[in-house]
Amino acid sequence: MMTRRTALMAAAMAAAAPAAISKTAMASDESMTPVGAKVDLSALPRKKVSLVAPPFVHEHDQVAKDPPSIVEFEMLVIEKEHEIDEDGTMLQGMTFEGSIPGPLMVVHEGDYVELTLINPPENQMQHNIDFHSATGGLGGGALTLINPGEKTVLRFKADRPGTFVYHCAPGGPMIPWHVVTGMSGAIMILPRDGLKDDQGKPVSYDKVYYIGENDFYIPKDEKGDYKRYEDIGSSYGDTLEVMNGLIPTHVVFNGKVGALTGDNALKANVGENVLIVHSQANRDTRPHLIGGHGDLVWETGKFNNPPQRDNETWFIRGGSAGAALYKFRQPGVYAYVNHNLIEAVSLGATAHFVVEGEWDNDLMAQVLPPSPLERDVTAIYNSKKALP
Ligand SMILES: [Cu+2]
Repeated sequence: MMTRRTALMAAAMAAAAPAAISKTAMASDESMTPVGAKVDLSALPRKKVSLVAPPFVHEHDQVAKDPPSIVEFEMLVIEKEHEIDEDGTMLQGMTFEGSIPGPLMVVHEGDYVELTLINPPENQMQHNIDFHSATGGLGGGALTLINPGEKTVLRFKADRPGTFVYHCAPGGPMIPWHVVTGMSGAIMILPRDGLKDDQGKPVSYDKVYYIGENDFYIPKDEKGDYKRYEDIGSSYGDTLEVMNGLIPTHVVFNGKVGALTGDNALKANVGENVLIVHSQANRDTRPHLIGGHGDLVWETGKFNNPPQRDNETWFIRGGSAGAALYKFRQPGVYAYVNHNLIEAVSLGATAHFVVEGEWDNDLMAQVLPPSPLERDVTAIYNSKKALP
């Protein structure tokens, strides 16, 4: 009998066929190198990294202490339902490690990333991973397509520094669907000697936060209410229709309206250098820190390019991750938004930084608090209001 699960898998396979390398072609004792001479990396040290859920980032050195290494990561693909706003709207989502976005991975230039990708048998879909930081094989997508109940190991050389998106790309319409339901994240490949400013001088950060922005497309019923689905497979048809209209119902940071506000606000202190890594795997966005700036902004995220200085708003191209470094100078609550303000306020793309420390009256002062108007401006008002 053709179950929905096998039907979906067959559709995904057919969609992926032109791009994917067949299992036979992939068969090799050195699974990371389907064709070509073996590379002997046995002399390299290995280390294991445990990933943590965004907006937090696993521990790492900013300046590499070790020689180039093979850095081992493991990620489980988790298909799960996600609440995406405060009204209880539910998304049938697909994720790396159960979070939207997936975790930020950090290595140094010259390291090898060795990822074990696991598709647990409880899932319905085929998945893979395309690293924008990797070279060849559809960014690894061609070598990592796995069914539920399978695992695979991909190794690639982190040969260019920067922040880069990774995402699932199983073929055909599965690609945008898996991405806009949650399957993206980012990797940061640091220069071995750390970050540099626009003059080439070393800079470091006291804190790093990872913000992944998502556009969601939730179908509505005849009454205009958001629909909820039993599982990922049953959400496909309706979601594809909304997606293809290109108008998101939600634009959010870290998987949910309010994921980074209120009790979940990002914390910092006056005087701290905070690095904000911001990714959007599908759609353009324009981060802006209200009341602050980007001291140094790697708008495209690529650390071999000198950063821009003093930005008010920066542009993250869909399918990329950028990085901004800012030293907070005043205490208070800062909104960090996508400065399409409709998307920030009505659709959800707002985070908060809560910053503690001493207020600097030199930078800003309230010279007069809001007070009654004590002179008559009616004549001036009327003259300015008159039609030209
Ligand atoms: Cu996927």
